[in-house]
Amino acid sequence: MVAVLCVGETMAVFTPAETGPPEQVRAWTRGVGGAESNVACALAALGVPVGWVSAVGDDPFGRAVVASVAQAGVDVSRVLVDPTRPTGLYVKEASRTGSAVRYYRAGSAASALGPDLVDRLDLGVVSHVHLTGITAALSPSCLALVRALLDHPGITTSFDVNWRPALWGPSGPEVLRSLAARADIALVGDDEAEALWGVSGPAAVREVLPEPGTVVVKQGAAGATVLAAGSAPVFEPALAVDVVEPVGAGDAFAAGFLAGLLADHPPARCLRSGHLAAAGALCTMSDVAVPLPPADVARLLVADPAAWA
Ligand code: KDG
Repeated sequence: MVAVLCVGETMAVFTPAETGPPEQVRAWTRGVGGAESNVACALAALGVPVGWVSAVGDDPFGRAVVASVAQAGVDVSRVLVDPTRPTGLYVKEASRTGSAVRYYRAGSAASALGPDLVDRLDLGVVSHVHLTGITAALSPSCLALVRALLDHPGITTSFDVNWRPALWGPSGPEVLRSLAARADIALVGDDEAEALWGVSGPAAVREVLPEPGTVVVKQGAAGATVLAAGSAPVFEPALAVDVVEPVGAGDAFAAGFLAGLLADHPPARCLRSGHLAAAGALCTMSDVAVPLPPADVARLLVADPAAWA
């Protein structure tokens, strides 16, 4: 039984292990990254029973990806191995403010997933499915899979917009809006909303996305706001951290927030739980968050916000 199922591609990630232009770098560090499995790993670290589903190639990178996610405590029993297509790869040039990425994922095993996957997921034992806009960008069949899961009866869904301009053509803004609108919980960065729909601030984002029961607007280093139907908006400041590298912070935030919701915590505490998980991603080069010590999390979940700075 898994409480949450995260569905989407995970890749082998290559980060330069020495300085200089990529053309001259000869040593690379190989990690693992994928928005949905990043969320799954962070949920597992928070004690939530969680599974991750994707397809990988029958190759060493696919095996490394699956082993790494499994090692984090995530159920990988639904992952497919496609002997005809490779595992996706990406190269990350890291910086503290934002990292440049180069994808090698066209035609990957995960990009061939489609709505036929839904019947193989045993969704009867799943209560919540987490998805992101990245999957929707991979291929028409992946887009159909995301739509089918968002519309599936008997589960709740969350959708993190995760705007990745390199993966989209001109249809991106409207497709992503229509997918977020179908989810029970939509998560979007304020910067993403600005880039996609030309709006900024929680109230304006809510106007673009009136449909979901809950919309979470991530406002970078400032904090995040929950807009839940029938309730006043709730803002919670973020934890001040010395950022090492930001990739994966949004995924960790989503995991912390969802873990709080699943535990029936009030919105402010769910946001705090998100910020604490995000801090564990901001402080590492890896896309997967390093969980903060549980004692620190317990203390900071109830601390006065003034103590966060
Ligand atoms: O949110 C972080 C992800 O973007 C990263 O881990 C890799 O899934 C990834 C992607 O498609 O960029």
